[in-house]
Amino acid sequence: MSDPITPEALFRRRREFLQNAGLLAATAVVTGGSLYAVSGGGARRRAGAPEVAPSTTPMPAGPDGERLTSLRDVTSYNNFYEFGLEKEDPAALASRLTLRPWTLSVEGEVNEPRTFDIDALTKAFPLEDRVYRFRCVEAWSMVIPWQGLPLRSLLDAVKPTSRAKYVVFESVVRPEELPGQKAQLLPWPYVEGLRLDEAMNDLTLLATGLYGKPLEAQNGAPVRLVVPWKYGFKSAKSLVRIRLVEEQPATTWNVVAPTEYGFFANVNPAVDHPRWSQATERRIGEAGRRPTLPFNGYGEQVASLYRGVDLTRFF
Ligand SMILES: Nc1nc2c(c(=O)[nH]1)N[C@H]1C(S)=C(S)[C@@H](COP(=O)(O)O)O[C@H]1N2
Ligand SMILES: [Mo]
Repeated sequence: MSDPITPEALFRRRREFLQNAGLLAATAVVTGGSLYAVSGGGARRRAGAPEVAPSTTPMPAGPDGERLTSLRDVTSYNNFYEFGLEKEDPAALASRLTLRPWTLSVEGEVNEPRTFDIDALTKAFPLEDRVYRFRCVEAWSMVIPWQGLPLRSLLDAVKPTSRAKYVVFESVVRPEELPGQKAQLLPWPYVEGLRLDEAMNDLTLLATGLYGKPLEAQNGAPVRLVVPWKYGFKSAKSLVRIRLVEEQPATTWNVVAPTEYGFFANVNPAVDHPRWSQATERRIGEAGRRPTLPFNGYGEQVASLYRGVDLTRFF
C-alpha cells in the first residue's frame, strides 16, 4: 500500500504532473454531489474540437474522496460469464479473446450508420477520464478510474432518427474463444439496453481504458459500456454492435430472470433482490459494509430521468 511504485501511484503521479504543468484539458463532472475536475490525461483531442479550460482542482481520489479500488482488484475480480461463472475466470482466460482487428457498428434507427475500427474510434473522439463508483447487484462495489468517450458523442455522430427510443448493446460472440459461450451459460450474445435519454446522459460512458491503460479483456476490452447509476450487469462488455430501436429491447438478465433483474436496474437501496439485500454493500478492498446510495450516489444527475416512475415497480 505504501509502496510508491504501484500502477495506481504511477497513474496518480502522471496525473498530478500533467495537472501542475497545465497539460490536462479538463471537463467538470459532478460526482456524488460534489464538483470534481475529471481530466483528459493522455486524451487525444480531435483537431478542431472545443478546448476546455485546464482544471485548477486537484485530481480526486474518487467521488467524495473515496479511495480508488486497486488495479489488481479491478482486473482480477470480475463478472464476465463468457469466460465462466467464477470471479477469477475472466482474468485467467482473458488472453483467449482476440482483440484485433475489432469493429463496433452503430446501426438501426440512425441516419448515418457506421462501422468503426476500434483504433479509429479512439482517435475520432476525444477520450475523457471518469472516476465512477461501480455497484454490482451482488452487493459489492468498486471505485474505478475509466477512460472513454461519452456515449452521446458517438450517438450524435450517427444522427438518431425521430423513431429511436432505445439503445441496444451487443457483446461479442465467439464460442471458440469464450468457454462460457461454448457451455451455453447464458443465451448469447449478452445484450443490454438503455432508454435513449439514459444513453444520452453525460454520465454514460463507452470505456476503452482504465487506470490510464487500454482495457484488459476481463474488463470488457476493447470497448464496453459503463452506466454508473445502474447495477453492473447493465454495463455490457466487449461490444461489437450498438443498435437504436423503437421498442424496449429484450435484455439478457431480464429475460433469464425477470422477477430478479429489471430493465431499469437503477441502484436502489430500498428495493432488495431476492438473494441480496441492496441496503448496504461491500466495497472491494475495504472491511465492513457501507450504505448503498440511491442511484449509486448520482441522483443529482439522473433522478430527473425517472420523475413520475414508480421505481419499486420498475426496478
Ligand atoms: N458481456 C458481458 N458483459 C457483462 C457481464 C457479462 O457476464 N458479460 N457481466 C456484467 C456484470 S454482472 C458486472 S457486475 C460487470 C462487471 O464488470 P467488471 O468485471 O469490469 O467490474 O460487467 C457486466 N457486463
Ligand atoms: Mo454484476
